[in-house]
Amino acid sequence: MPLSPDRLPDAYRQMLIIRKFEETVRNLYQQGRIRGSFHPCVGQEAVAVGGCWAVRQGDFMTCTYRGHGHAIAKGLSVRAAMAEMLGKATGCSKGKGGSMHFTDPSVGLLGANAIVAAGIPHAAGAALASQMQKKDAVALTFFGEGAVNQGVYHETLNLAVIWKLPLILVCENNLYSEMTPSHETTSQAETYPRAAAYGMPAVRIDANDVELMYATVEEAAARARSGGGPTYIEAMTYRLWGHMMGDPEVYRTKEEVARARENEPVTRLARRLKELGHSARDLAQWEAEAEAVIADALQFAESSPAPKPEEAFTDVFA
Ligand SMILES: Cc1ncc(C[n+]2csc(CCOP(=O)(O)OP(=O)(O)O)c2C)c(N)n1
Repeated sequence: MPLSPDRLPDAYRQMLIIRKFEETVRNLYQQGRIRGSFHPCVGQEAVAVGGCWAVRQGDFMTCTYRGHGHAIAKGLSVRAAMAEMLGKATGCSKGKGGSMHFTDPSVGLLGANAIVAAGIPHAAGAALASQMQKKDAVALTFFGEGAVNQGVYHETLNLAVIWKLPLILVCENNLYSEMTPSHETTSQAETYPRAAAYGMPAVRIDANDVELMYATVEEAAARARSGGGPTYIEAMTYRLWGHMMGDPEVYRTKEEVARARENEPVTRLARRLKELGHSARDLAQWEAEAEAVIADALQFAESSPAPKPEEAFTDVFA
């Protein structure tokens, strides 16, 4: 079942919430009010929304340090996400995790992860647990194409096929691994044939198309739920901002980024909504609603308390 046209306004609002979340975080970062790293997903929002909306809240998901969009699309409260960015006790990880460690098991978000490829076996573990408990939950894992040369990636793909795990592997290919063009470090720049070689269905799609992303993940989820095993989706996208705050972006040209902007997912969905008959006023209204969600989250985060010093060692395992 495709993403029905009457849900597209919601998808548009959701993508704008993610984008405005990151725009706000960037401002806070520039004001010195957020510490640590921040890896933006601006330009990649359709992967998160199409992917997470195609599974259920009870399904599991893992993602990377570039995971604000995935987490929010999976159902993480925007208030808890913003509070986490500001290191507040009301944050999803009680203010102790920050940008790279958004977690909320209540919506199936098992965790963002700063270690390249580390979320892949975690998702496989959740898929194995679901299978052993005879539940119908599936696990979705997002990772960058920089993960495909990690040993644990290959070990997991192999076992996922052998064990027919209900796992959906989404390789979010934005062409660069940090600041290195991926074709300089990976012998086959297209990653899906390597996954197919393990014996699972593997496709490469234009993932700036939120409807296509949704339909592809939904089909994979249905296969996984009915015992058909894992699927690999190479989701082609583009990161419009730098790898992280302070990235001088010397590895790509301004022209390349400008060209990518013509194909970026928010503008594309706006065009599609207009084709479906929605007015510029409708679009402005949805944008205003997204802005209100972010304003509320910021107000909540700013007025929240910092973690108490005596709690510094609670929930910490090492
Ligand atoms: C195991 C490991 N090695 C190295 C790093 C440093 N590192 C951070 S991001 C990154 C590149 C990852 O690229 P990709 O998977 O394509 O994701 P993207 O940043 O493009 O979203 C690297 C090597 C790390 N975090 N973990």
